[in-house]
Amino acid sequence: RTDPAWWRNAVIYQVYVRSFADANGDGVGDLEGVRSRLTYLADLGADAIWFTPWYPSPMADGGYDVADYRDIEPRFGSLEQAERLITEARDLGLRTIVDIVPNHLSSVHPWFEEALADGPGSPARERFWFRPGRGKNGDEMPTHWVSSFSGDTWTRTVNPDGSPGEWYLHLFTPQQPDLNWSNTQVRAEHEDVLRFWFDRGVAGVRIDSAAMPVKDPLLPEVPARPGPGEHPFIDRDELHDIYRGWRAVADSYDDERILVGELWLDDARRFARYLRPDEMHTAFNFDFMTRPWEAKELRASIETTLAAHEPVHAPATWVLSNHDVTRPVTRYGRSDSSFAFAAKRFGTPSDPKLGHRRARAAALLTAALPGSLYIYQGDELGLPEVEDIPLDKLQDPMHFRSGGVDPGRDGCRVPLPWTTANTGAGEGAHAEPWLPPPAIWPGLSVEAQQHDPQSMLALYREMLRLRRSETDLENDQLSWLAASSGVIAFRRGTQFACVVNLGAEATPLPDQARLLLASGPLDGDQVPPDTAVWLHLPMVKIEE
Ligand code: TEU
Repeated sequence: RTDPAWWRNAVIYQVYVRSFADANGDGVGDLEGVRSRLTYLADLGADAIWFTPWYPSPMADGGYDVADYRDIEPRFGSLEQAERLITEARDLGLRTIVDIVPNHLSSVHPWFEEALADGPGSPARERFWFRPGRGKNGDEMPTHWVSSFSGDTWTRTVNPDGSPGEWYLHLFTPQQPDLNWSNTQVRAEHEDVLRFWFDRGVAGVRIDSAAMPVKDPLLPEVPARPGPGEHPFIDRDELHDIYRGWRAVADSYDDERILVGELWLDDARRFARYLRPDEMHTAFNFDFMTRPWEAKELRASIETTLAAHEPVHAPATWVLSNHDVTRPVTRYGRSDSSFAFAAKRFGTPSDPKLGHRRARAAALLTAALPGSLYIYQGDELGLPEVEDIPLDKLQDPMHFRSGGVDPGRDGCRVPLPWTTANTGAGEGAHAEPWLPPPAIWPGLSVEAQQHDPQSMLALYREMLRLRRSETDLENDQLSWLAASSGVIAFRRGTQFACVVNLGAEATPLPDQARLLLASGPLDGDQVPPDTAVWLHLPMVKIEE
């Protein structure tokens, strides 16, 4: 698309590089693997690819511990290969979005190594949050903030002379020290990193943990019920100025470069404050993803989302999953159809057939809504969460830091199955994939699905093809159609309509409807439970 507002209704495919495609057979996905699959992504109907962090990293948190923003992780490839990938993707109509992680760096980033070496009071330490401990011997942490990975958020350093030293803040793992965003070098460096990638043709950045980088410098404890802007490290007002600086960098380029925020905020209005003509273009809408499979819940989520976006003129985004949450096929197959995170931690058994049916219907629902659409790699194959990875193969720090209580996020990160011949990420792979593929992988592979018209892959392809050709899906308008309880039905434009049956009873197709696409078999003119349809539905003439 040459449209300058390409991002407003784009289909963005998320590539978790480590697990997408392995060209050199070392068991780890790589950039050449992605390059060899670019036509797959173009044929699928993607407009852009978002790459999770591909920079050099010790992988303490799957690359979200960046050691150098101006290079590529050697296991993934080289900077030259990244440049070629960006260009070749663009030639196929695929824009590139890279991941920026402003909250923290890797503990092996030169800045942090310098900070450790230079010691207390040094300018190098000013870029992070170093503090003396509390208590007589300084052996108590400066705060009792809790990490979203569970566990402590401060780690004590050792002075060059071997004595116990200052503590440093890490909202995630100790290998991810938090940056101090009131430091001017931190700001300048990140704006320079943006230019580095924009200069290489990147069309946008995804901003990781975007609500967290600014901290209250007084480091108070988290209040029991923090009011808006009162939390010491979430959604601080100073963030807006930072992202305005980023937007100015993006806007200094002729064609549109976008900022997509990863903002975990419950309050839809606080969320919308980041979506401004001088701030972020869009942000992930996680509300939908965390709701159970119930018509009332999902319709409420759609309404709240659209209502929050409308006044700021920003398009909504629709996200069914990503590399942090339980795969939809598994999530929606649980009898309690629990929330994304709850499902991980307290997972009840999942019915794969039910989950599969609902995930197909959910795909049709989200793809019919106004705004941009994110697809996490493997969801187009209907991959389930892999819940039986042997303990000694697990990698995710979220699992280990919870003392093993949280299964962690590895189950949605198992390398993709491409062929029926092997179970690895690449063809003719020699090494075992970095996470072991389950026995069902070959049957779910691209090769197994690509000529099967009933497959999830076929559904995604047809869905995205129609999404492009149906002009009614281009604008932001949505109007609800009358529907019985358990059913979500809406119209887009003058003739397109979507009906999703989340109830227990079949529901009839509306009169005069012409079927475009169904997520599963219909029963005559009845839409069975857990099924979605796309329709052409003529507007009823208003009587004169
Ligand atoms: O996740 C942001 C975040 O807040 C996570 O704690 C999230 O709540 C959790 O992963 C849910 O299971 C981003 C990235 O998407 C994630 O992969 C990183 O681990 C994290 O930031 C730290 O950079």
